[in-house]
Amino acid sequence: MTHNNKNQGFATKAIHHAYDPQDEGGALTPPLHLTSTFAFPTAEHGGEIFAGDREGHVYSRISNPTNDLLEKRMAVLEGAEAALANASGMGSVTSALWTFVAPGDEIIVDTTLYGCTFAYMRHGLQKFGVDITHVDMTDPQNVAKAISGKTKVVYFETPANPNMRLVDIEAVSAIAHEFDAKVIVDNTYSTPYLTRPIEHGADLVLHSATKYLGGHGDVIAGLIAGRKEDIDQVRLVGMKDMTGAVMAPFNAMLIMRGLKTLQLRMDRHCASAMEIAKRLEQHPMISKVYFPGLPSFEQHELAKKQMADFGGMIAFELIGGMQAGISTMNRLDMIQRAVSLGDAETLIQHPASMTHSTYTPEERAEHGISEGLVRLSVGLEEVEDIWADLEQALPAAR
Ligand code: HCS
Repeated sequence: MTHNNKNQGFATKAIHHAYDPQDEGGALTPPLHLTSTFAFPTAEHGGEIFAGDREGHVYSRISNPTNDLLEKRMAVLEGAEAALANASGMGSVTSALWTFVAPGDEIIVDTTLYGCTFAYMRHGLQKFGVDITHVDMTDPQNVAKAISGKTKVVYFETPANPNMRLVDIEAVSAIAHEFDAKVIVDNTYSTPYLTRPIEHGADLVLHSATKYLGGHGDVIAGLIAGRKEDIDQVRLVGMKDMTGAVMAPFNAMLIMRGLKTLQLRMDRHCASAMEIAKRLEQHPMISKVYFPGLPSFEQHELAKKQMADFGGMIAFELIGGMQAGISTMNRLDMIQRAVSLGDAETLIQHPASMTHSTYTPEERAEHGISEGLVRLSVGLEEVEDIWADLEQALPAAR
């Protein structure tokens, strides 16, 4: 069966999994179920679904057949039992964490987090009595030193937004599981094509699907994958009752369209980013390039161990610091100054004043996010055109 063969490769599953056109009158593209609610054949039937004694859709804040197909595809791509579609990446972060923590519990998180995740933890969860402990997870032993029975979740991004630090998923998961803590990994930068955290021991994986999964800069969306039992909990507690952060079915269609070309796009993003990173590293006015594929990257060996390729994101610093970075960004012509990432267009942004402005300058210093760091999301244009724009914008050698 084309649409349900576990031995198929990544791209084939992303295109065919869980859908047979013959079930829908031959429609090649799965139908879009634009409905808020679902009619029950009898009152008893509806009651049984509510009681959990029968499978079925009730209301699109809980489930919808279009989202259901996306969730099945995402689960198979991440090597998970189940998945859940959310309104945004932050909808996934909040739905998952509200489900698994209560006042008095602790979450151990890596030092570097995307700015809004940091704000949610420090100004949101902490306000409700959840302790947030940051540890530098580039050394898994730091997790071992900090963890206790009070720790319910260990949370990290790898590569981390924006400074590209990696976390050894296998080592951290082994430590967390000794204390029955759930390991939640934000896999947005890598995508399941490059890293499948569940295969390395993580419990839940989440994504801003706005980025590479959607891939075209036209949708805000989030996804979570994990064990069915955990995903059921997040669906029925975190999403249904606490955040309401459900993905619109039309957006699920857009993400499924993106998934069909994820492998092709990632191959191109990775190849171009590798080339751009090498050239940036050679440029006389660049002081540091952070890209997991460079032998000079501190965690290059770990990148080789847990990533199939090195992704499309690069961070770098200029010799002239923040002002040189800002001036370079302002001289760019084709490359767009915009937050977000994983789009066809190459995007550049300044984390300290944009995505990570939720940190105070002191917090950024403490959390390893330098004021001069520039973040580049290498797009799908011709690599020579990307380089030509960067080269003309970078300061001339002194
Ligand atoms: N999560 C996105 C949006 C930032 S405001 C990013 O670019 O990192």
